[in-house]
Amino acid sequence: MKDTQPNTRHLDAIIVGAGLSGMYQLLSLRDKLGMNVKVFEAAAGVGGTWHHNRYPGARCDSESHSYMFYFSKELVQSWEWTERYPQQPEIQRYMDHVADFFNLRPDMVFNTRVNAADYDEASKLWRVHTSDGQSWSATYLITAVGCLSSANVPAIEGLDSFQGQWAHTSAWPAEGIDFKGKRVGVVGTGSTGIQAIPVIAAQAGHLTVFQRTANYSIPARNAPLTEEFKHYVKENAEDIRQLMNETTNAHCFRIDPRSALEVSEQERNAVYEAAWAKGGLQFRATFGDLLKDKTANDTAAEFIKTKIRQVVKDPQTAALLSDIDHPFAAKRPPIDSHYFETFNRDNVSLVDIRSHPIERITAAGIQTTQAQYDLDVIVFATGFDAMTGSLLRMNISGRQGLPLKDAWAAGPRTYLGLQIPQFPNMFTITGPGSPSVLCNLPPQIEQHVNWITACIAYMRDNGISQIEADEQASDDWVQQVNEAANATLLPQAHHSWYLGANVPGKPRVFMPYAGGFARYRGICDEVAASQYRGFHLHR
Ligand code: N01
Repeated sequence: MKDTQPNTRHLDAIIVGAGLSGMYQLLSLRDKLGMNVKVFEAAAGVGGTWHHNRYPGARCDSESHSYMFYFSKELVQSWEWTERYPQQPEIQRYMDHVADFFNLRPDMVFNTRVNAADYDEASKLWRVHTSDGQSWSATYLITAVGCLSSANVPAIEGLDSFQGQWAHTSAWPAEGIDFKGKRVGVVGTGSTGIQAIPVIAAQAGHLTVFQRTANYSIPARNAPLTEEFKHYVKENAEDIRQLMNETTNAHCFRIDPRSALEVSEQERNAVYEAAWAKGGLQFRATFGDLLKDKTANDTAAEFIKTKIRQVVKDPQTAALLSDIDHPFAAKRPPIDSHYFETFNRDNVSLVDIRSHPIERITAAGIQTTQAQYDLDVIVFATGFDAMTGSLLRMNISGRQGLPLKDAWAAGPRTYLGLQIPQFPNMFTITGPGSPSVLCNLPPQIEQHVNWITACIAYMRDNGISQIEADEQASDDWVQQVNEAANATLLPQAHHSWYLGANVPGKPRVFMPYAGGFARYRGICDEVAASQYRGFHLHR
């Protein structure tokens, strides 16, 4: 239906976000379906989370040949990564390359935030208001806002009074931060802190790491890619793509189906040693039951804790770093370049803020319940209001003005992580309830965008003007998401952002679908093949 409101420009679809998902969704709707589409992006360029996460040491922990699109043979042939794990500047170059390769920028509006989006039931249109004062209407609203894009800056008393410089890793100043000779504090030891700490330590006068929860980490063993490997990727693109689609986590490796408990201790340790030497997330694929059986998991956990104690020379520091309170991989397991070794440097110290929490930030630094630490720079590597934060901040309202924050007061409720009941014709790429963050994201993004595009094509071909997730189907899906999580050890990490536990007041709901990417793909395909079972389709 065309819009008749004055001063409102009509589009077939509005996409929010110009990361990998927004770019591929634009390409699909514009070039495959011939639709009139715009992407709104708050940042000055493409890249999504990678545009902002420019902190020192920022690097992908998916292997580079899995962290790319495979939907276009020509695109695959046009690109070569240089390292096993690309750094942020190289990933940003890839994003720019994708945008240029498909000439996407003319349909993108940068430096423009979506301030509100309301569904108008009479016209069956989304009304979208952007930060440049414009109003738009669109048949479809597609959120491509990423899962990890709303910074979680802890509300610590006194931050405003700090006389030094502070930054959150996901909103890193464009001009960078000069750490040379300075007293630096890093708060947070998740994937981000673990990447940043060795790099900051090499520059700082003194680095104090404030650790609330000790974490596992596996050496990345990053290295330049050989010409032979680059050639292999180009020659075997279809096999690589197929492998990722068949696996649980959409990576380029399969999980060994054996139990960690069915082999001898000697064999198990040899497997772990080999995986430790090889490096990377494959460590969690060494045995099939690491995320299902606590006793099996304990064997991997103990192996890593022993490694930490071997690497870190100071026994007290080693004890703090290896005193880990959750099963291995129940939180997203970081991979690192010399993280534990960094604590052997003379200019690095570790502060345990689990026993002695941060009390306040003062003009001079950080004060815990035990001591005052004078600092010139504070880096918050404190993560994200993950999966729901960016969606909730957009002021989206569905039928009868229902705000998304009310619809999700008890936690996110979606059907397949793709749609929300009461929010017709709105799709959420890698939304809560999809495997998303439990997977390597590019294959998951391809799958979601292909599904949404096929759905919209089906609607167009069959004269359907509206699609909306059914209430009961969504409740059933939430139940399946819970069951899938409860069949694993994942909920045993009580502080995890998978559960929303890192943001005060956020409902504790396990958000991603833990049943595996391959199984999830099958469910989505079957729903589409059954003329969209669980959705209401209206002409
Ligand atoms: O965030 P996190 P992250 N006071 O939430 C601590 C992806 N990623 O940015 O565990 C003190 O994991 C918090 O402590 P605790 C990846 O998916 C990808 O590191 O809550 N400390 C924890 O130590 C990853 O999982 C790449 O007790 C506070 C840390 O801050 C996800 O991003 C690279 C605190 C936060 O860890 C998030 O990782 C980097 C407070 N008030 C990241 N609040 C790739 O390579 C929080 N903490 C693709």
